[in-house]
Amino acid sequence: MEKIKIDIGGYTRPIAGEKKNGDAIFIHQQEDICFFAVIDGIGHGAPAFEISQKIKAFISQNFHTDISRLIQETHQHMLGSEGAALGIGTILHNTLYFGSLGNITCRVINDGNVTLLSTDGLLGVRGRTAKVSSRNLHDEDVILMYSDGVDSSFANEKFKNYHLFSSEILAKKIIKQWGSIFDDASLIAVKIRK
Ligand SMILES: [Mn+2]
Repeated sequence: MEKIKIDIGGYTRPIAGEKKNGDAIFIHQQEDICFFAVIDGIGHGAPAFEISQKIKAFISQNFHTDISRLIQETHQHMLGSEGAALGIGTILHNTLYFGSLGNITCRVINDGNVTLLSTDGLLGVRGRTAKVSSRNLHDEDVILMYSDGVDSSFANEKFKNYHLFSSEILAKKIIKQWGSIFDDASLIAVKIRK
């Protein structure tokens, strides 16, 4: 099996005027698996921060590669909370897997621009079985996973400079330009080289 090169980085920041971030991101890379998650606690400020940090802690201690089951386990762990959106991506060999509960978007950008399926719901409140979609990865694919504080229209613009930056800088640039000042905003970027 050929080995792909993965450059992953993320950026998250709170709504304008707020110190506590209701969004959170989690990235874990080891030998043959890349795992990443974007969390959007409902509302803003301290209550949203508590929720998203609790989810991040649970995921960092319990993560595995069965995305649908992990989302279900996290939902159970968060029952009784105000709720959150959670999106999880994994890369195993040459394949991206993505599942979510709530409004987290995952796109793969190359010559084309593909949005993977999200599952409607609210983690901790309205649980549903998260559908997991998969996609074979190609050279120069850029995966972008982000919360609803990022205006999706960036993908329609002629923003072709992805390859000039590391994933971390890219995430920061997109949030700076397309993040809403009226919401917490997070984005994880993954650049694939074969
Ligand atoms: Mn939000």
